[in-house]
Amino acid sequence: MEIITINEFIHLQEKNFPYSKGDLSSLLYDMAIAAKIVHREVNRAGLADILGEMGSTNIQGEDQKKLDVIANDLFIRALRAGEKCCGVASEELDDFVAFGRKGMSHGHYVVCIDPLDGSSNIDVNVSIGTIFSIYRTLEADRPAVEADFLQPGRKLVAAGYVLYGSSTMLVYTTGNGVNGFTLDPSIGEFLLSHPNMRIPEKGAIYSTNEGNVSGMSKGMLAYLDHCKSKNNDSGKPYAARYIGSLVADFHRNLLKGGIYIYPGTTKDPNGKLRLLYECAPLGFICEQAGGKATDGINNILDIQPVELHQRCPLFIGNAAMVDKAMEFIKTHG
Ligand code: P6P
Repeated sequence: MEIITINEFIHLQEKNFPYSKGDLSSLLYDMAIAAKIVHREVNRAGLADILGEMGSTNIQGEDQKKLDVIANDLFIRALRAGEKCCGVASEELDDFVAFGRKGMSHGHYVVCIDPLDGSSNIDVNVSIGTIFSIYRTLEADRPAVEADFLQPGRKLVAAGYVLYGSSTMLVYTTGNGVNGFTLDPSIGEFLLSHPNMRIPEKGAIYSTNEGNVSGMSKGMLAYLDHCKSKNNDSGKPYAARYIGSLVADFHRNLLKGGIYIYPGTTKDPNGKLRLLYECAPLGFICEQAGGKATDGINNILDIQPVELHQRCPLFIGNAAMVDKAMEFIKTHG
């Protein structure tokens, strides 16, 4: 395969962008730069004693580990400096940040981001990730307003994730398929390694936290029994794989086929995951790779957000497995 850097690829793809003034291209460059710096910080974590809580907590009430805060700051700084983005909504911030630029034009895009998803895995050296989505602002040339972020996934112009694993990968879509890039740290470049990613038609992996079964619906319990039985389409029990890091679980299922489910429970009817910066971007990527994402009833991309940190259940993976899970939900309630 020829060596293509992400910058070259983004530039080559520019003709497909509906607003190809190059703004979206440079925004994606900005994300790639920040991802390289976060890669360095994540890989230094064990050495530089930056592990452990910073003492503060985010809007989710979760302890903010230092790397969460560092990653959040790095992405926001890169986006602010890049001048193509006029605001950011982040899992780590209670409200969105609008980049005011006195006397200069405002960017035409806003970004929703989970800067370091799966952060509870930081201390045990398990893969973690960044998830981001990019919307065009509803009006041109003004500071970001909340409505710019509260757009359904169908309005996404781009979405991507970074997986800080055995190697660091950046996977993104602008609505023309999904492409994956692997970081070569020796030259500091993301190189095209997974062109035109497609999720396999069939899968035999299911990913969910079965520790929550006591709160799950009858439909979910019936589907889990189906996954463990021999009367599913593979004729043998599916493999259970659950890392506790959404990006890592999603990426494996995207490559090998499978379904990830974070359902609603009696305690948390809307589940745990956030629509704007976890479910919608991954749903866009999954659909662009031939898969499907729903909340158990509706397609994720059709959901109209009403607040920045709203949660929604997530069923995401190859379409046949998502449809089968939804069938059990529909039949058993
Ligand atoms: P649980 C990490 O906190 C996360 O948001 C996802 O990355 C992961 O899949 C999920 O939550 C794990 O949640 O409740 O199973 O520990």
